[in-house]
Amino acid sequence: MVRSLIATILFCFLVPIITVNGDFSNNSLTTTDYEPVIVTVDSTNFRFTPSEVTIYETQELRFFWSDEILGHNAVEENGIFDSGNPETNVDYSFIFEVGTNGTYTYICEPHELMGMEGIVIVKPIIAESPSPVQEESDQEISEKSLPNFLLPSTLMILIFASKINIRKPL
Ligand SMILES: [Cu+2]
Repeated sequence: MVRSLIATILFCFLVPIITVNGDFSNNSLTTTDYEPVIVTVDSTNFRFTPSEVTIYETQELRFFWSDEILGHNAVEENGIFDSGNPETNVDYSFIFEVGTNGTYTYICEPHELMGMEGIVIVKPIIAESPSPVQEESDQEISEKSLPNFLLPSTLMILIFASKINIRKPL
């Protein structure tokens, strides 16, 4: 009787511990925040600002300016991206796919000789879910981790139940 009481107490302590471990594995998932990086034209009208940006693959690079005195564009030297004709209002976005990490130089075509150019440093990422699908993957993981603590608990219940059954005839 004392033994089964101790076993029951142990059981009550162990189940929450295993459950907490299950939850902890969910929290260890790391995420990267992918805010768009915006490049615009500075007050001199002949420079991009910032003139050098560092972004990650799959992160949005956005060229944005409005009501400029002169028309500008952003053209990568190898044609990787191209905002089109020079305009006083531009809102153009480009995303570097996974595997395209590297350093890219771009110019403003009408003001190339004035030194209107910029650099984009693209860093590689380890393939992981970007933030928009994060909620889905969290759900999947919590579903998958359920058996992690349910299985040991079920086994323990079965073991205790069988012990009680053996003792009863004595
Ligand atoms: Cu320009």
